[in-house]
Amino acid sequence: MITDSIRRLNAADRDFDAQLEQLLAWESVADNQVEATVAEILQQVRERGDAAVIEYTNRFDRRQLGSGGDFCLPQADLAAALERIPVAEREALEQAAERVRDYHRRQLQESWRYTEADGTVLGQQITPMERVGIYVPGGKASYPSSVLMNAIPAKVAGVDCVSMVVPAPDDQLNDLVLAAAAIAGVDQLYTIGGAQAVAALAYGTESIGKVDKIVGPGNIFVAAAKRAVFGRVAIDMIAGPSEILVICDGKTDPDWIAMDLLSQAEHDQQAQSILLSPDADFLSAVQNSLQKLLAELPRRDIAAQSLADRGALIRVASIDEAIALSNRIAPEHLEVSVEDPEQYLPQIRHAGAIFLGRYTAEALGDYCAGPNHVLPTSGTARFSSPLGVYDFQKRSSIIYCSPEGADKLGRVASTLARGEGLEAHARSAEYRVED
Ligand code: HSO
Ligand code: ZN
Repeated sequence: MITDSIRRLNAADRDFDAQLEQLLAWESVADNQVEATVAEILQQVRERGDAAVIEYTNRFDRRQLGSGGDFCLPQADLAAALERIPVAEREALEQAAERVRDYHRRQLQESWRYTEADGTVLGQQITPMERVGIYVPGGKASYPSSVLMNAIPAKVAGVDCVSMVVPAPDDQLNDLVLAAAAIAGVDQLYTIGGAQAVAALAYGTESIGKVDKIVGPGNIFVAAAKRAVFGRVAIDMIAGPSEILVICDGKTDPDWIAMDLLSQAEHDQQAQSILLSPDADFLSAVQNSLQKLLAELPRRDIAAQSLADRGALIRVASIDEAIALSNRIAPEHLEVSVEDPEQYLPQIRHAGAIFLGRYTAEALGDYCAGPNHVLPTSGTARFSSPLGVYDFQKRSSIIYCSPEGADKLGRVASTLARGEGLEAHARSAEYRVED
């Protein structure tokens, strides 16, 4: 029985801490061979531009690109994909996009300023980045929903040019991905992927404009390339496997909870699904449901492996203890499937996204509730936040001194400057001080 191998733990056990540590351990792949390969690709693209991008793309993705920029997909192709897809899917994408847009508009930061008594003005000006690159994986992990989640916040922020790269192995492109790009308002689309695409976005080539920030998930080559170009361009977080942690009082349908756990387990074998409940019978009921429901899933092999390797059903003494444990784990997604979930909200400190109540399936957040599905994983919710408009806006400080302000501040600055042994600073301030 596959799910017999899912861990059953009890938070009251003496060695629970050690068991928890083992459960959460996750090897992020840092491979010297990958890094060396990526370094070579980055250098080639940097030196030879399009020619190198074309060579790598033809080799890795089995394509026959000529020397022209035929990896640039015209906007008309995006619009055509939008026309081609079934109406139901088009409408679902449009509804999701609208909700994601509405939610993210509320994140827009405003510039502000204030004026001091002597007339000096201080403030903060918010501006969008000019150019952003979005990496979208090819093949099975190519999620149209992720196109919306990455591109919409950038467009809402006011980014002038959103460039998307997506590999087209064997010339295959996913129509839903192209349609999502059209709906999200992607400005440029290049059918390239891997480290060569990251390099092209970071350094620019004859046909690909250099960007200021690169976001979006990818395989280990893409992650290594993003790490390597960081500093020259900004990057988003490097995402680990998907995670869900469910807290349940035992009164939700066990099938619902089991399917919520499976919904993340089916992402990949390293995904993590954990259930915390004070009700031991409920944990057993969910275990049975997992067994039953797994059999019906097309991706049962991946989900079963994920549950066996990284899943857990954990007995806790109370919902309060469950919340405390969840704060230690800092999950990407936290479902609070209990009566009156809001009463626990103030205690929840570390979680990427919090889903309240029995009706809020995490899958709704993955697609269309409105908040972003790009979330901090592997405990990084302790110090980071969901992707949002904030990630595509910058702040500039504003200082506008009145003559009186320059006089007052000049005295302070010159004293501090001399303390630091910086005479030119001191005199520069003193020129504006009245004697
Ligand atoms: N749960 C994933 C996002 C996603 N789910 C995309 C389905 N499609 C992020 O953790
Ligand atoms: Zn998901």
